[in-house]
Amino acid sequence: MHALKWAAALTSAAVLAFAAPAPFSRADSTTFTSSQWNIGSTNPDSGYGVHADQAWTITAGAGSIVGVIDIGFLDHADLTGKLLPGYDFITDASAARDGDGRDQNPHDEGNYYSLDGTLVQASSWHGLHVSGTVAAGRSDVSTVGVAPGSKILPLRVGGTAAPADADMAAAIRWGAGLPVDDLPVNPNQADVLNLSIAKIGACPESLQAAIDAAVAEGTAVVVAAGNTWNSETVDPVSVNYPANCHNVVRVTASDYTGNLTTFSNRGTEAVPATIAAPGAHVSSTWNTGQTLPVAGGDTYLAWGGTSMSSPHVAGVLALLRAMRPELSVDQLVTSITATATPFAAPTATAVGGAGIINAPAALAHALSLPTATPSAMPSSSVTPSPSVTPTPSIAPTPSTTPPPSTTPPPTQAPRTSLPVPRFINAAAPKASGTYRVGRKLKASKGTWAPTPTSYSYQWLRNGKKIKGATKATYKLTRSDRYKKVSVKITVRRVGYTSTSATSKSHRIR
Ligand SMILES: [Ca+2]
Ligand SMILES: [Ca+2]
Repeated sequence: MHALKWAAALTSAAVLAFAAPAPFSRADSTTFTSSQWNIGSTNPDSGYGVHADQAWTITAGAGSIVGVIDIGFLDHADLTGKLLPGYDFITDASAARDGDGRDQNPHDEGNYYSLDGTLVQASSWHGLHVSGTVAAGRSDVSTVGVAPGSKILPLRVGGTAAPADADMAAAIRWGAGLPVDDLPVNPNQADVLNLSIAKIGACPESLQAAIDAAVAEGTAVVVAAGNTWNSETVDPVSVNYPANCHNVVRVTASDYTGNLTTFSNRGTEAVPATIAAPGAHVSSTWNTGQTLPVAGGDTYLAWGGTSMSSPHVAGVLALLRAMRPELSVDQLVTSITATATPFAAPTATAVGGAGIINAPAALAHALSLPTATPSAMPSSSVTPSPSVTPTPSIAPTPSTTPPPSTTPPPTQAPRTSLPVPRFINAAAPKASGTYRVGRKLKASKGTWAPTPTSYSYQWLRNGKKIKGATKATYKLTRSDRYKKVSVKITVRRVGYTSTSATSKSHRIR
């Protein structure tokens, strides 16, 4: 048996390779209409994706860096310009297959396995697949990642063997911008580190120390829960590391039905899961090479595993950091757990985490968090939030699940006064047409995140309500002459504060 302990469901090697956006079948023989149910919100088959497209009206993650700690990396057209200079931390030259120890080239040399000249296991291109889920994106194909505006910091560990603990610890420290032995300092500190890795055993002290140091630097550490749960083996998250380390975001795998997958390890009271994310039929970037990578062999693969779930969460954290760079890791985690989509089966909540990650809801929550006190953050990294005012005290939201009790960092603020998620109005409504008595004006809704479920209209004359003018269009009357007319739009969605925005006003002739 090959010694790999990567968190992807490597046993599901018969997963489907396909060219996006071809439909493919799921286990119960119904058909996806989109190859990316996991990313978007418009797929009619499932409301359990991360709904990243609704967050992109605000940000696609530009400015954020996600360090992917994995077996190695390849170029792919969907990742052009998104890979920062990374590092290869593999000490063991035979596992690295590049002829030496640590070096500056984190290229994937293939982790295929042959026995007596027969190919037993093809190369997995696991790091390429995970990176695609974070940041892939092109305008001419449908396969995109959660945060296509973010950059990937490729950090290679493992190769053909299970990653050495010392190499993982070095990658975590270096990725977080911390000094490592004689290596040059990484000038591109990651906002988030993703480890789609699961090794059986207790969390090594050296690894815990590296994680704690990274988090103290403001770098979130997101890890896969592991895939060893099945009908015979009931493995909780606690059996493998880094998922059983403290100070990490533990990600379970959910599917298109809003339930935990059969293979995803579950949380326990002692080591609770943090949150779930799509981990079945996840289409992402891949290479056609069976052993060595094939130049120009860009393709896509639908794959499953908590390895696939974890980068969804890393991508959402990158979106949040892009808008609120000064937020602490704890605040970022609170924003994703407080706004997670509830599981279809409520029983999953106890073991699967707060629910399934929801990008626009988490972003709205993060944007509504009050700005930290000036002494608590470096002034150079502060970006003012867009036109979002602090949320007043509002009724509790029914869809909010309390965050699980992950081990808080020492500086954690009380979580008692969390604001309710609030809409973001990215583009104001407009009243367009000819501003003349007798003509009709038409209201445009503007751009909101997340997408409201209802809109209502109120036309205003000199800022005051015009009686009965509550439709999307309004015919100007003589009373409007020489007055200023505008339209106010109010949006609603369960779990959100209803919010209004008013168009620019226009003087009527
Ligand atoms: Ca090397
Ligand atoms: Ca190398």
